[in-house]
Amino acid sequence: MTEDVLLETRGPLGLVTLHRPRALNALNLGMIRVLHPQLEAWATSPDVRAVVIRGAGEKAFCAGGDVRAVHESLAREKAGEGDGRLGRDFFREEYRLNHLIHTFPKPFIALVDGICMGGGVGLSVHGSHRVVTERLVLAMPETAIGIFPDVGGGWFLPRYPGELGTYLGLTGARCGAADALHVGYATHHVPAARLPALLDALEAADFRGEVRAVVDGVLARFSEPAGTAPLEAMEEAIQRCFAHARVEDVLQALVREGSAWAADVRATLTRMSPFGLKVTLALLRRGRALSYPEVVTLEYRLARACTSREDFHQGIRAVLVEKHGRPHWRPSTLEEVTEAMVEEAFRPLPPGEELVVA
Ligand code: QUE
Repeated sequence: MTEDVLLETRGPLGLVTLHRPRALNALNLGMIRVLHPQLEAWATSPDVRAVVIRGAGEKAFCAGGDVRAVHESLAREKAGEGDGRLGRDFFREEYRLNHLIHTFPKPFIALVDGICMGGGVGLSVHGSHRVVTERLVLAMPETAIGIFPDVGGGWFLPRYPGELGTYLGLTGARCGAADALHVGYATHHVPAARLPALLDALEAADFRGEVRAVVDGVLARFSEPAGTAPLEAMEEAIQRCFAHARVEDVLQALVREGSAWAADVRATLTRMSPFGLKVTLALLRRGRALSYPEVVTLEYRLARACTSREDFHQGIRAVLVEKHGRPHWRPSTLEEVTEAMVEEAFRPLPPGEELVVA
């Protein structure tokens, strides 16, 4: 068992507290292995009416998946020192956990206070309710580490209004509470100081009625307006610049746009992994027309392909290990990332190795 995730029941609630505050509650394989069976048990337990998930500490809900451990496992394997097992098991088990949340038969309420990125989005976006606070920092920053918005990004990002999901997935731009409500990630905004009272109210709620309506009623009582979303002011420019099929065309459109905002966005994109950017755009375009299980099957193939490439290891070292922020991407330009290379990353795995969720 792991101390990294706390599990308890409080009256009619199953309560999960992600508890690695020094790692911003980043999700590791041990936590996934504790969470999965407990959520399965709560899904069928007549005593549990709803599940609440939150992060310990004041900084983060969950900063992501433990990609550093994936990197270390695969690097050891490359050096002939291990079997790379964790590197492969992590994504498979994370996707299976996300799928359990996606299909959860009861209200699944994430209290998202602080940083929520990557793996943290996977633990929240697939549930029925996401309560965010004024401290929310929401992002899908994977192109900075040579991969793509995983945990279902290929499914939920294309379903955000217009090209907002394309913008968020390619740039890794951060959203606060108002933006999160605007795109549809958040369902409610509650001041952080009110979360303890909200949890008490859920625990004390009379669950004899329809469970979902009871939860909606409690959350509505605590919900407050979050103000105007900064994304709204950018929405038309984002639409003009990001509705393209090729990343090169997105960058050209940003040049034509000519604003300071467009120059900033272009500078951000030029720091990201060219391979990561192209794989991401290809995934988001396909994901629009696919079901959730179809998308995550593709994502698992991409996860295997991307983590076996040098960009992932460059990205982790630049962002999380040495933190110098200057990865050497290979290929180093968009032009060198061919359609065949992108296509290769989507290739089916041998039958026994595919992700099976449905
Ligand atoms: C892109 C990412 C991640 C990231 C930074 C990126 C990511 C992730 C973490 C992270 C942060 C703090 C931790 C930790 C991991 O950072 O997925 O263990 O303590 O998990 O630019 O995709």
